[in-house]
Parts: sequence; structure tokens; C-alpha cells
Amino acid sequence: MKLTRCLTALAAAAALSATFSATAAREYSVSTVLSDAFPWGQAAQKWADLVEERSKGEITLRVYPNAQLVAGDQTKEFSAMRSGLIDMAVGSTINWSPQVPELNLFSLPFLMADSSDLDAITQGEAGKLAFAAIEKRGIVPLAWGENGFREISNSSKPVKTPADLAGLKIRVVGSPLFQDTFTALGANPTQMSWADAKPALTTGAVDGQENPLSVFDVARVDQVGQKYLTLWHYMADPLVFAVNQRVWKQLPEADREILRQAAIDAGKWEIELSRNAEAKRLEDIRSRGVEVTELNDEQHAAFVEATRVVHEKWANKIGTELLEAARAAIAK
Ligand code: X2X
Repeated sequence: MKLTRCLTALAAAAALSATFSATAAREYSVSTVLSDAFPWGQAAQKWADLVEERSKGEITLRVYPNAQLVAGDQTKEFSAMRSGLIDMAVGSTINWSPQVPELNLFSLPFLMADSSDLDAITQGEAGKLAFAAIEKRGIVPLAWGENGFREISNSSKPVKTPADLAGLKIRVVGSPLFQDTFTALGANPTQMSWADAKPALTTGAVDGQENPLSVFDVARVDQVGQKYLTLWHYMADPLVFAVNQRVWKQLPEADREILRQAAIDAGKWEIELSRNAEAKRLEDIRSRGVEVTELNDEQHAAFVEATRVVHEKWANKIGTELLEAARAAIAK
């Protein structure tokens, strides 16, 4: 009898402590556009793993890929996070630029020549200004990651000059600057989400698309008729690890520190992983029969010249201070 009573008390205590730890353990949603088959999704998962480990299981970040929390509409991710529908995200500057116009900086064609230009921006004064622009709109940015330098592909011919793009229907993300870039190049830009892009390429509703090599490779864009790929590195979209401000304010300082440091570490890890994989990806893409075009200086200059108008049109929306900080960082 005594033993039974003792066991009952133990069971009750165990149940109580389970309830306690259930309330102590907190779960937050993290939105991404691409799954963990891609570096982007791996960045978010790494963040979640580091937070789980460092908070000793008290904080769980649950990653929801494919922009599913916004029904595939990736340009709504920032608003959904701001309204609290999403707690956190690892998002592309392209997808957040409709709400944070300053982030169009990274989409300016041929502003950045390579990764060291990109790093000079994100790691310096310009990066701070870009984060301040995000913060001003109710989101706390924590760290940078990388989607990558974006290259252009199509199903009909090698693209070596702007004239080769004339009339080609190119799928672009639903961010207005892209409309201007591809119009300036004489192409026919069509805005749609990533979820709609592959079907549109498959049916031939569009002729081409632009994305980093990682996306081209992992999504097997070659299998939907994209036989020609031009390495023009016209822009790169960094990723931003970020948290809804109300969620952030409710967190104890120690938890904020865990989240921030884990985001920084996951970002660094993913940037390296992503860059180290580029050469092999290109080799694989070539080996699948994709014709890869590299531009000589003269060909490159023609694209730069043709898209200069985009810089003029967007300078004010991006902001002179940010633009100048970015240019100064690159010039160093
Ligand atoms: O939609 C795209 O092209 C993608 C996956 O690269 C972004 O979300 C910016």
C-alpha cells in the first residue's frame, strides 16, 4: 500500500515536471523559401540545431520551407513576420525588398563584381545601414547568409549580348526592380513566385530564369529545358536571419544572445559551404549537357551599360547614404 502511494506520488511528480518543461521549452516558426536540399534551407536548419544545442533543448526553431507559411508567396514573407504570423525567417533580400526598399541595393545589376565586394558591403557600414532599415520596419536582423550570385539561363540560345535577350520571356521574382532590369535589357520579364517558376519553365510559358548555381543545380533546372546558362554574376542576394520584434522583446537577454550567436555561426558556415560548392556545381551542370557561356570584358561591359538606367531609377529608393557606403566599401 505504502509502495503504491509512493509510486503514485512519483508519477504525479514526473507528470508535473513534464508539464513544467513543456512550458519552459518554447517553439518558434522559421520561414524559408528553399528546403534543406539547398544551402539556404541548410542555413536555417543549422541555426535551429545550434539553438537547440546551446539552449539545452529549451528553444526549438521549427523550419517551414517552400514559403509554405505564406502559401508560396515569398514576397509576403517579411509582412507575415512583421505581423507575427511568422516568428522568424532566413530570407532573401530580393523577397523582402518590396517592404524594405533599401534592400534593392543588392539587386542593382553589376554593382558587386564578386564575393569580396559582397562581403565588403555586408560586413561594413553599408551592412549596418541595411540592417537598420530592416529594424526600422519592425524586424530584428541578426546575421547574414547567402543565396549566391545569380546567373541567367534559357531554353533557346547562348546569351552573350543584351541583344540575345531581346524578346525572351524571363521569369523573375515579384520584386519591381527586376522588371526594370530585364526591360532595360530588351527582354520580356514575367514576375512569379519560385513555386510557379518550374511549372512555367516546363510548359515553356517562360523561356528563361535567373538564379544562383546552387538553385540551378539542386532544382535540376536543366531538366526543364534550360540548356543555355550565362555566367554574368549580375547580382547576389544575401540571406538575412531575422526575428519578429515582439518575439525578440519577450526573450530573456541570455536567449537573445544564443539566437544571435547561433545565427552568426550558421550564416558563416553556410556562406562557406555555399561558396566551396560552386566549382563542383558548375562542373556537374556542364556534364549534364548545359552549354555554359562566360562573358569576355567587352560583352560584360555591354550588359553593364544597358542596365545603368536601373541604378539611376533606384538610387533614391535605396537611399544615397546606403548607396555611397556600399560604393565606398567596394572601392576599398
Ligand atoms: O525565387 C527565387 O528565384 C529564389 C528562390 O532565388 C528566391 O527566393 C529569391
